[in-house]
Amino acid sequence: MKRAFITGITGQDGSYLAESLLQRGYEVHGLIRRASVFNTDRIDHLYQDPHDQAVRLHLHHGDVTDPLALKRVIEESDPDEIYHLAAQSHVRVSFDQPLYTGHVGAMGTLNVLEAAKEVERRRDRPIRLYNAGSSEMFGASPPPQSEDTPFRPRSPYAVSKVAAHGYAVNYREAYGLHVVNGILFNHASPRRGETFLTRKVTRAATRISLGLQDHLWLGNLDARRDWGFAGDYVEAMWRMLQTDVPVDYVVATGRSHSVRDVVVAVFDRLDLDWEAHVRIDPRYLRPTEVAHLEGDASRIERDLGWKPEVGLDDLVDMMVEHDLAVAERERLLRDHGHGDVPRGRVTP
Ligand code: NAP
Ligand code: F7E
Repeated sequence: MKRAFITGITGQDGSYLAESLLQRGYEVHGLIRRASVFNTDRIDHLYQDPHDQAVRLHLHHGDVTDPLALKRVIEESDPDEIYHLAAQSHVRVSFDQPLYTGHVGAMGTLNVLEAAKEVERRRDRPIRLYNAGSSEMFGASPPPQSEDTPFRPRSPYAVSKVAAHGYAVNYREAYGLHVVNGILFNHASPRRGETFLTRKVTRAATRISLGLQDHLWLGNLDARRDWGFAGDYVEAMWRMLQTDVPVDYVVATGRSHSVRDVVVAVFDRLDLDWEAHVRIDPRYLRPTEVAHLEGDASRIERDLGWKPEVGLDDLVDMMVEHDLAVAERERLLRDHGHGDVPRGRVTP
């Protein structure tokens, strides 16, 4: 039985990846952060009682900024494959917390690489490591962006990912560690964090359609992104680690849409006039924006036969359907005197 270790298992991608590795028969180990409330919503359906003999999902407390604990849990998990997905992944927030974002994204990745190198040295089996890179690294480079496009990062988040990418390449060249960098373009799902654009829109529009809120505050409507489905993208991560020679790949749909296109698509599905509900709040603008990301994923299609199955239309359908059900539950609770769901959170 193969063993995998996932940092960021409680995140969107980590949850889909854990699900798919368990389905493939892996034993899965995940790093989770201690929190004062449970932070395992996305993987609760996968949870197994640790007292059960046949348990194949193991969760370990730790943090990628804590190298000692990290190395210990990787050593104990004894993985064949490491999927390093942990990051402060919000671009707008990275302008508010640049040091923290860099600490987790860049130094955290270095900690994971160093731990993998040391653990590999002490045993007789190699480790394969996937590093979660991002299309944000291309930043100001014009589309279409491929593996040969220069990195021109435009945010502290993107800079931290460029550093992480550089560290990963260096560990591959210097120590022969089997590391691959996936350069993934935007991908979403019903499990997407609620402050990212697609989910923010599907949550708000479905609530508006049920009379639970009136307005949606957004920033730049003109930016263009290449949006795919997270379920397809974790399949690409796994395929990248199954080849004997480590190669870096762009993962994208090859089609881009503007933020406005997404808003129109979501509101249209709910028979709502988006212009009556969407307002602009400059706090959601970024000091330096990335205008247009559209990936050229021909290398991964040619080498590994990977192609996205879900396009933006199907993704929007999936997310609207899911969030309509969430909003219906909220309305039911409100109608039975349980009050409104708090919406006072900071929503970048
Ligand atoms: P996400 O939903 O924000 O999940 C991030 C995960 O990292 C969460 O499990 C989070 O834990 C964990 N984490 C954050 N800081 C940590 C730390 N210091 N130590 C340990 N764990 C930590 O992100 P995602 O969308 O799944 O993305 C996965 C990875 O791919 C990230 O590296 C992201 O930057 C990158 N990426 C994402 C996209 C995309 O469109 N989704 C595209 C390209 C690249 P908590 O649950 O405790 O917060
Ligand atoms: O923004 C614009 C915003 O925050 C998409 C992360 O997973 O993908 C993600 O980063 C676009 C941007 O994602 C709002 O300015 C307008 O142009 O959903 P987002 P992102 O910044 O592209 C990359 C590939 C990653 O690696 C990251 O980890 O939408 N936008 N108005 C808005 N965005 C947000 N969040 N909120 C708004 O109100």
